[in-house]
Amino acid sequence: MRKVVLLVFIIGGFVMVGATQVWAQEVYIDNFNTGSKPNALGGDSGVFDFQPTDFSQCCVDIYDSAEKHGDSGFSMRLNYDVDSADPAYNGYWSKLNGFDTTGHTKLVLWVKGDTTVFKIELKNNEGEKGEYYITGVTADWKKVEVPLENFEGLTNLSSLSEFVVVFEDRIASRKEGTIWIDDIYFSD
Ligand SMILES: [Ca+2]
Ligand SMILES: [Ca+2]
Repeated sequence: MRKVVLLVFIIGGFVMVGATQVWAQEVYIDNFNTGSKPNALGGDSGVFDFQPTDFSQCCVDIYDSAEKHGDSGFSMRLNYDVDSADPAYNGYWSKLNGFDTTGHTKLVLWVKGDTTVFKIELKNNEGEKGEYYITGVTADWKKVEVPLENFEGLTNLSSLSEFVVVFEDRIASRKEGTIWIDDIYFSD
């Protein structure tokens, strides 16, 4: 009787190990919970402007503890302004340090905010760029799952260089506003 119990326990142990290997596929780009750089991959991050000399357009990145996904930590608050007399786009970038997506099929992130549509990009170290438009953003946190194959233009996913958020004057439903992003990760 005692041997039987031991056997079951060992089998259970193997099942747990197997399950851990299958599901341990979430690799974070950032959850922002340290409230500072670098991101979870050790990469730098920051903002960019299409026309830095045009002061009517800009994007500002702020670690925000008041609005975050989850009970603690921070999100990334992006205050954007693409309301300009000139063509305008700007946004936020986070370095991926050559991350290899093998074993992952999706990019996941949580978002809420003012504009209903904005663009995200993944870039690789071969100079390729894949783009995807996130739509249906609301004032409530929403989980967005993007199959990696939907990043059109990105054929090699074995050495990624950068994750980018882009606000564009031609597509933003509000030309000046705020987006919060949190829990950005690759999943299986
Ligand atoms: Ca967070
Ligand atoms: Ca403006």
